[in-house]
Amino acid sequence: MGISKRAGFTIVELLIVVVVIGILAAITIVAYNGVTEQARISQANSELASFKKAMLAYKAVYGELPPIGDSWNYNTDPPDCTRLGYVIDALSAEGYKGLSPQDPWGNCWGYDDNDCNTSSAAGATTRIKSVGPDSVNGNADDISLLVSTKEAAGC
Ligand SMILES: [Ca+2]
Ligand SMILES: [Ca+2]
Repeated sequence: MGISKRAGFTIVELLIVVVVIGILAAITIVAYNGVTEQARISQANSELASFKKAMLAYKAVYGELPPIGDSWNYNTDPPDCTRLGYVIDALSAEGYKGLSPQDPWGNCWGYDDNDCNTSSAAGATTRIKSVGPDSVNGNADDISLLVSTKEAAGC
């Protein structure tokens, strides 16, 4: 066997190298996606907590959760960006700037304000939520945060 025959890779060797690189790349991409998805979920929880803090501070001043005189159900799919905008405007006017209108997946936050809803019973909950990584409302990956529970006296 001459030196010239061993100087380069054979096609089979090259194919094996390409396949191995491809497998490593696929493993890396899957791992990276898992990390970034966890980071987005953490970000969503953090932003929901910021909303809750601002909403409760607003209620301490105005006696109800924002916006004044409005209660609505967030169980639309996707959530209602226009109405969420009223909440963000109300909170922004109170000095709570920088609340993102969208969750880390680009969907508006959902908001179910039962705080002063006359048709809701005592114990009804008010929640803010992200529809989660799958961008579909009402399933297991939704991220929901309890803001308040309606008291018997109401508003
Ligand atoms: Ca309200
Ligand atoms: Ca979902």
